[in-house]
Amino acid sequence: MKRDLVFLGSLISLVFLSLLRSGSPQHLAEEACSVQILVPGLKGDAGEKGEKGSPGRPGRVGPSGEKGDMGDRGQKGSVGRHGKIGPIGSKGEKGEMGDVGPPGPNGEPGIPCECSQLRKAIGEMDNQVAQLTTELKFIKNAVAGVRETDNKIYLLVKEEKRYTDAQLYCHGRGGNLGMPKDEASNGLLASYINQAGLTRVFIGINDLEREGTFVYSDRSPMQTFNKWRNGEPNNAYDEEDCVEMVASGGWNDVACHITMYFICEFDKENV
Ligand code: MMA
Ligand code: CA
Repeated sequence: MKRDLVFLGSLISLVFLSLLRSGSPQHLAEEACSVQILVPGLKGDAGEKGEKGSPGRPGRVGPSGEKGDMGDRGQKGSVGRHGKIGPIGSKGEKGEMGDVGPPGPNGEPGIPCECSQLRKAIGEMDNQVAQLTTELKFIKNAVAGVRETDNKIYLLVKEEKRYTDAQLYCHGRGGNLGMPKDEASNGLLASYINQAGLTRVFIGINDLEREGTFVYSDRSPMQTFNKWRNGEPNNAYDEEDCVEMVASGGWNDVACHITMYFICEFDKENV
């Protein structure tokens, strides 16, 4: 109520002042009366449309949009840092041989040489080696029951067989019937027969293919060397196409179908 009275007082003062400025006494009287009617007036007509207001505050943040398409590929990056040191490589090839080194220091002085005594001892040892070699050869032959030359081994087979079966036996063991082709091998076979206490064995010689033409069982032809006994080969009873060696080492043609012991020979390179 007190605020309304103050408002009213202010209005009256304003009207009074504006009347003083107009300078007309008549008008002053009229206006002074209308002051009393002004107090709570009727609502006036709607005013003209005001000017456009200033823009409102920004709205709330909207929901997140859908995922867009993939962008273009970016530019190539700058060169990276230097990498770590790699693993140790494989061993290199062997280098060339170095130069010859300087000669070493002189050795300790040796024991004075009793040369004549040493030579004597070495000579004795040589003799013992030779004797042992001979004995070893004897033992080997006795145990194995063979005889040998530089390149052949001979085996006395104490099984009575016909010539062809004897040849098959030797061939089946990688050899042939014994084929003495020189004095030395003929002598060796002869001593082999004698030491065994035998009188005859088949050896690898025959004229089965062509009467009167004797060949070795490896089909090699008879050379100048032969050990035919006197009067042999005589082809007795017209049936002697195979050959035996008798204890003397001599040869005699005999029938192939008779049976006796025989000697096989083997090349050492095949044994
Ligand atoms: C005799 C002689 C040989 C023949 C045999 C056959 C004993 O020697 O004629 O030449 O081979 O007989 O048994
Ligand atoms: Ca004969």
